[in-house]
Amino acid sequence: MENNQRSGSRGALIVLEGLDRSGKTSQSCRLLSYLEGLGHPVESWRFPDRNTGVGQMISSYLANKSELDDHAIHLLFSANRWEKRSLMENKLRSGTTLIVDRYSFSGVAFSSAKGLDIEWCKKAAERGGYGGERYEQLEFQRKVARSYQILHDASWKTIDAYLPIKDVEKQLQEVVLDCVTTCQKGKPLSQLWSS
Ligand code: T5A
Repeated sequence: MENNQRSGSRGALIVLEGLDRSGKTSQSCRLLSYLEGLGHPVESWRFPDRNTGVGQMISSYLANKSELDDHAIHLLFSANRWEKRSLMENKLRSGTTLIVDRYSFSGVAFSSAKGLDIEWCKKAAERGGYGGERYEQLEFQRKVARSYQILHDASWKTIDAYLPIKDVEKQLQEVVLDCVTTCQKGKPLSQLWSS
């Protein structure tokens, strides 16, 4: 057993969520450099992970090159996260902080914005410039925003993506550093929506 596993210290799971084109990828890169600069073991991930077989099916759907039932595409997004689940847990337990560009909250927010039942989306997910991709439509993004509001809980920190990119970066650094420190002190891993 590694030293940090014995002490309860672990990496933090930092998830960046938001509407399409809200600046998540830009901030993921900046946050990665910031934490690396402070000497923290850290990796940057993103979902969907378009490199896997499942990810390629998702990518084709998002690019409007294939059609899928709304429930089926929801389950594919979920499967895409399950593909990486044990690797994710191992990384966190061994002390690596993960910056993840979209996670299960996107799964629920986007599918429920299409009209799927939000509770079904949560269960199916975890237990088992506009005009580009399929979802990048203003009216649909408004519905996603409403779904995100429903999902909001105490673990969330909200940053205004309308701010200049440097200001977003600074606020994110403060929030994330606090989170990384809490995890290093031994905050246990827990399941999403477990209660
Ligand atoms: N989806 C995803 C589901 O339906 N279910 C799921 O389970 C999951 C995981 C693909 C789609 O899949 C859906 C959600 C999506 O519709 P994606 O590939 O992550 O997900 O799609 P996007 O969010 O659109 O990713 P992008 O990389 O296109 O956008 P980002 O990362 O939000 O934005 P970014 O950083 O690339 O920035 C966009 C532009 O804005 C500028 C940048 O320079 C860039 O040009 N910018 C700013 N400009 C002004 N002020 C700022 N503060 C700025 N920050 C960035």
